Amino acid sequence: MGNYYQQDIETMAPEGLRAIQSERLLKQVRHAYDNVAYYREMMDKKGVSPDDIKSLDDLHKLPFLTKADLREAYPYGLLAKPLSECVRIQSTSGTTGKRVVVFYTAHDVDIWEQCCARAIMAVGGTKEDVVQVCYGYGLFTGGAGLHGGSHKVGSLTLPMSSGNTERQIQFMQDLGSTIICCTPSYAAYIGETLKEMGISPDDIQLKAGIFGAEPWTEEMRRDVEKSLGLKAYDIYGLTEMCGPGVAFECEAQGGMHINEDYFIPEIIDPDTGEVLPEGAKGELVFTTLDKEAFPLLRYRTRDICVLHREKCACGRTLIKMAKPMGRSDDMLIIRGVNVFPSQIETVLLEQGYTPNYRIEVDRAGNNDTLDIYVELTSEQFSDTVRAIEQKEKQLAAAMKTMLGINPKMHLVPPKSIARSEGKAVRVVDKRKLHD
Ligand code: DLL
Repeated sequence: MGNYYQQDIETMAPEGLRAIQSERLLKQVRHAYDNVAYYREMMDKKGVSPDDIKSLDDLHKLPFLTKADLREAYPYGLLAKPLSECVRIQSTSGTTGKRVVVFYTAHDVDIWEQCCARAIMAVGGTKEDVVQVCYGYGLFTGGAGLHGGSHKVGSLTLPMSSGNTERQIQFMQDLGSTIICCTPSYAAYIGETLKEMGISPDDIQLKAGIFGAEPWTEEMRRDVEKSLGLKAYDIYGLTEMCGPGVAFECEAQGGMHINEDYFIPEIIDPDTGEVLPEGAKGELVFTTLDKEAFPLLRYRTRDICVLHREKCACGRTLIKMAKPMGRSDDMLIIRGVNVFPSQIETVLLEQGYTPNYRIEVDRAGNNDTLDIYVELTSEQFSDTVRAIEQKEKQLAAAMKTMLGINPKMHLVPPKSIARSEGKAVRVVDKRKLHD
């Protein structure tokens, strides 16, 4: 049978799981209502009180919560525990505006790490393993989450963080890393670098990779499995819920099991808010079940997805989510970083450019590329080629500061970017991720 961190929960009969969910839901709703004025107002406005929530079947009565609510309530407006009981803050990968900041008590960190431990054990991890964590450490949840999970499993944890690829490879070789955790695009880059360095996948010990935080295809899975000589598994999560580990893939490599004892998933029609039946495609919504500091009820993730409950070869009974198929808002995820077109527009306007621009996102090999085309006015365009190149450099640097990633800037002649009479299509995402 499989390798589990908490076999009783992971393989529990559906009725047992529903009972746990119902019991926890009532407590979570009561906790949010009693301790968070923001929730109290939202629920009062909708005419629903904690007493109306008697079981899972009443979940739909609760109002939805959105990222806009999180921004409005920033930083403490959704906090359900005194700060003195909180031990950690993490934040989303966007770098501007009001970031989403989430708080954890020691208990919250513990359940998050349990979720990540389940993910590591689901790919065969044990205390004999050497787990190289190359997700970023810091405010981003990737590093901290997998790090904590690896500790819980008892594996030897290499807290590498991202970047410095040759050093990653050196450690991988010298310390015999067996499991690697990073974004799929970084995994692909490590694979390319290995090849350039003349190192064969047979010369390293990796057996499994836990890749997530951005969308990736089955083609990419095959590529990375070959270039790194491992089995590649998906992991999903979002800062608001805890970070990575909301859902994880098992040996069946066919969708991610959601940790339903901690998060209730729903699929809704993003336009009407109507709850859709299992198997339907729509927006994923989560309700936390055991959060102390930052309980979130019916939080709209904006990820478009499908849920299916099926008998899984791994023995787990937890419902599965398919790879997210895109987002219902305009956030782009480029090299694992959340980028909003509005941030790009802000920089352009600040630097004295027109808002006539086109953002092109593509993939070269397995790496995301970001090209930004910006129209110059006739006056700006009369500069020398050298001066224009200089401006492209300056603008790229300003973008890097705003976005955290480096775009390629193209300053183009006046009127060369198509105008639109309806909604402007400013973003062209050429990555063939969802076919
Ligand atoms: O990306 C947490 C994470 C870290 C997940 C490490 C997995 C591994 P955020 O920065 O808040 O949190 O971004 C959350 O990223 O709503 C999805 O749109 C996207 N996303 C996360 N995992 C996947 C995945 C982390 N496996 C947003 N496939 C989510 C596709 C993913 N998209």
